[in-house]
Amino acid sequence: MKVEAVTIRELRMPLKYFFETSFGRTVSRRVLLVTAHCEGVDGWAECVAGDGPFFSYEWVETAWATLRDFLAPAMVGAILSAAKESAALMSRVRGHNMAKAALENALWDAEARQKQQPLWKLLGGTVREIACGVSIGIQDSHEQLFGKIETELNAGYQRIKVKVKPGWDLDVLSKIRQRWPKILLSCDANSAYRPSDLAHLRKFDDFDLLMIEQPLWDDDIYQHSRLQRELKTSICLDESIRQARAAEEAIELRACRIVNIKVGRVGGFSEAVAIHDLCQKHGIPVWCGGMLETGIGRAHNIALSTLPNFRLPGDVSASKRYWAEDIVEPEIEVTPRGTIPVRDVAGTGHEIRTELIQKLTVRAETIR
Ligand code: OSB
Ligand code: MG
Repeated sequence: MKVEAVTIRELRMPLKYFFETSFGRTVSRRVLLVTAHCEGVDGWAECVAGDGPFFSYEWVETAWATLRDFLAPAMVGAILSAAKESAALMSRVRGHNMAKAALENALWDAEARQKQQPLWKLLGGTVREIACGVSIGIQDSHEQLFGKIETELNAGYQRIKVKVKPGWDLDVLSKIRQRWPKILLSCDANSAYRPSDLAHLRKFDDFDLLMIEQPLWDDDIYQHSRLQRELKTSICLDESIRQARAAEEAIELRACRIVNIKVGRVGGFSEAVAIHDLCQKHGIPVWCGGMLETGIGRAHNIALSTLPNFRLPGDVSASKRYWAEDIVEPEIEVTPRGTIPVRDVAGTGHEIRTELIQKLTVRAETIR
C-alpha cells in the first residue's frame, strides 16, 4: 500500500444541542478529517482534537499544523504492508496523539477497504454486537438533565454517564438515584477536583456508581492511586492514559480499576489495541470513550469496541443524538436493546457522503 497523498480538511458542524463538561460548553464543532490516498483507495478518519486546548493541549489548529508540516510529509511516499507500520514513521513527533491517530486510522481504513475486509476483523475484534451507553453533559437545570436521562433510558441505552463538577455533583447524583435506583450510572469529572476534596469525593460512594471518571489532574496517575485507596467507587482513567505505558503505571499503582480507551487520545488504533491487550492481561475492563465524533469517528469507535475486553458499555451512541445530518450513510443507529450490531461488510460499513462533506468544508489542503 503506497501512500500517494494526504488530504486534511476542516468542516463546521453545529451540534443539535450544546454539550457541557467541567471545562466548558461546546455548541458547534470544527471537524478535522484526514483522507489517505493510496493507489486508488481512499481511507478516511476523523481527528478528535477539540475547538480549544481544554480536554488536552491539542486542538484543531495544532492538529492541522502538525499534520500538514510533519505527519503527512513523513507518510507521503511510504510503502506500507499494513497500517500498523505507520506509527513508527510518525514517532519523531513528540505527543500530538490526536493528529497522529487521525492519519494512522485513515490508513487502517484504507487497508480494510483495499483488503475488502471489515475494519473490526482487521483490528482483531470478536464481539458481534456492542453495548452502548450515553454521556450527558451539564445542563441549565436539574429538570433538563432528568428529562434527558428519561429520553435515553427509553431509547434503550444500557448506561447513563453524567458530567459532574463542584456545584453540579452530589445533589444531582442523589436525585438521579432517588428516581432511578437500579440503573447503571457513572459520572465523569474531567479533572474538576483536587486531592484536598477527599471528604467531598468520599460522598460519591453513597450512589452505587459504576465508576467516577478522571476526578483529578489530566496528566496524573500517582494522586489517583492515593485517591483510589480512599474510595469504594472505582476510578476510571480517561485523560491520563495517553499510551500503553501510562496504562501500565496506572495498573501497577492501582490508580484505577477501569480504563477508558479513546483511540484519538492514545495516538491511533495500534496503541489502542496494545492498551486493550494490557488491560485484558491484568483483568482490568475497558470501554470505548467518545469525543462528540461525526459518523466517521463513531464508525471507528464501533470497530474498536468489538475487541473482547470492551466489557462495559461505551460512549458510542447514535448519530442523531448529536447531528441533524451525519456525514456517513447509513447513520449510526442503536437498537432498542441499547446495542449496535456489527456487520460483515468491508471497511466500516458506513459510506462517506463526499458531496455533503464538500458542502460543509471550510478549508482543505492536499500534501503530496
Ligand atoms: O471526557 O469523555 C469525555 C466529550 C468531549 C470531551 C471529553 C469527553 C466527552 C464525552 C462525550 O463524554 C462522549 C460522546 O462522544 O458521546
Ligand atoms: Mg471522560
